[in-house]
Formats: sequence, C-alpha cells, structure tokens
Amino acid sequence: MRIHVVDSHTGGEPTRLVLSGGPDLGRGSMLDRRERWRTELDAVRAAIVNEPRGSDAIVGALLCEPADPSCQFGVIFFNNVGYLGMCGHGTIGVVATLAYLDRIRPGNLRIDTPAGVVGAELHGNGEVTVRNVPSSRYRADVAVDVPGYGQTTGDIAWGGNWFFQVQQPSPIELSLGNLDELTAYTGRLRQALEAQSITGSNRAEIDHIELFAAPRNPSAHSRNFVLCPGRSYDRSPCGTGTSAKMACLYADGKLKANELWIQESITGSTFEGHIEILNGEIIPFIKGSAFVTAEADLVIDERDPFCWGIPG
Ligand code: PYC
Repeated sequence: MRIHVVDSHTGGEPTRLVLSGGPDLGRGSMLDRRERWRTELDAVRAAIVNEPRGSDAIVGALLCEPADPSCQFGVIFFNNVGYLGMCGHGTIGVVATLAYLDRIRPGNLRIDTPAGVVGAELHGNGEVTVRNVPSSRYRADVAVDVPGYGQTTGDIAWGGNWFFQVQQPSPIELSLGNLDELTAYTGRLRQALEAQSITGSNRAEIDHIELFAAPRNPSAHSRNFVLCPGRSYDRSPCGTGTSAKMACLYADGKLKANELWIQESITGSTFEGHIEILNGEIIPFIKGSAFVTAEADLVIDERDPFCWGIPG
C-alpha cells in the first residue's frame, strides 16, 4: 500500500496532505466520513501521522471530494490521537501545497470540513487567508481547580475546535525552554476539566488548552502556548485558537470588527487575524504562510510490525 503525501509547515507546525492512497470514506457528509474513518479505518490515520513515519506534531489532512457542491475541495484533519474539527494552520498548509502542485492559482476557494465550510484566499505573494467557521465564546470566567497548581479561570470558546483559554497571564514563561513545564501544566488543566465535567456545548470534550502572555515581537498583540489533543503543542499561533481568542476579545469589547490582531506563537511565528460580523455571527479571518518541506510515498508493508504506526 502506498500513500502519496506532501508535507509543509505553517509557522513551524507541520501538515501532511494526503493526495492519494488514503482511506476511501464514501460520499456522505464530511462528519459522516470522519466518523466512518474513526470507527472503521482508524489504523490508516495512525499509519500516516504516527511514528515511525510521522511524529506527535504532525497534523494530517486528507484531501477528498467535498460534500457541499459549492466547494472545490473537502479536507478531514487528523493527528496522532484522533481527528480535528477544523485546523487553521492546516488549511494554510493545504492551500500552499495545492499552489505548489499547480492545482490552484491566486484567488478564492471554498473548502468543506467536518466543522463546516471555510473560505481560503491564496494571495499573489503565496500568503493564505482563511475565513474560518463562525466562532464564539461559550462560557466566560470558568473556574477550574487544577491539582498541584491551584485555581485558574478561563473562557471556553469555539473556533472550529474547543478551547479553554486561561485568562490570567501564564504562570510559566512562554519560552521553548519551558516546554516540559507548559505541557505538564496544560495537560493537568485538561485532565481537571474532564474530571470536573467542564465541557463545550453538547458536552463536547475541550481538547485544546491555551495560555497567553505579552508578546516578544513588538508588532504582535499576544504570545500563546497551545496544547493540542494528545501531548503535542502547536508550533504555529493556532488558527482555530486565534479564532476562539478573537471571539472572546470581541465579547469583552476588546476587539472590534476589522481590527487587526497579531497572534505570536511560542516559536515566534505570527498569524494576522481580524473578525467580521455577519448576520450576528463572528467570522474570523487568519492570514499566514506555509512552505512545502517534502513530497513522498508512504509505504505500508504488512511484514513490518510497526507498519500501522506506534500508538500516539
Ligand atoms: O491551527 O487551528 C490550528 C491548529 C489546531 C491544531 C493544531 N493547529
């Protein structure tokens, strides 16, 4: 079995786009297809992104026919432990890869995802702007008791994935030298949310945790650390996290429609964001760049005891 992929990174965060040889998920809704993948063919997910072919940081993107006929492409995002609703850095990576492959020209696209239809504009200079799904704050000022760390307060927000965004400046400096401590703290916080039954709407699991601090880059507004599902952190500023953050800022009257928000990641990469209000909904826009790093055939040889990956 061979799976053809192109790898890219967006602000340091990798995306592996599956172009052919991936699972055949039929022609249902994007959500139905993702469910079919999860329940019937999950080994293929692990084979694509987990070690020994991948790493915990890689976000996979399966390119498929869109369910919505107004879209040019459909994409299902996944990682080392499961599936994502949407992925901002991943969408930028997908669009930059399609441009690298000469499959698209500068202009606008519509992409179907399990979280809904997103827009993307490929600019002439290679940058990509993603028009994300409507984003919102679900609950403000939620107190959580984090064993070993004490009480913390944050917002629960949707940006295409569920986030708990800690309000007070991070108690641990947001620097690459502190990754172990940051991962331990946010991991403990996520466990505390689960133990205390604190969820998104419809009891959805909150699987992304985000910390903030003052930026180092003088043109940015904030620096973040994002714990992704599993134990990996986002090397990019996180498109869905920045969407959720802008929705919270708007709800607090701290960000207006069309006002620029520059989010810096823990690696120093930045996304430019703004929101528009359409029919009462907050629509986030995220601009960034991605670069292709590799093009390969993944080989799955059933004689290899690790051909389906090491579980994440
Ligand atoms: O950019 O939305 C994002 C994202 C989610 C998980 C990793 N990156």
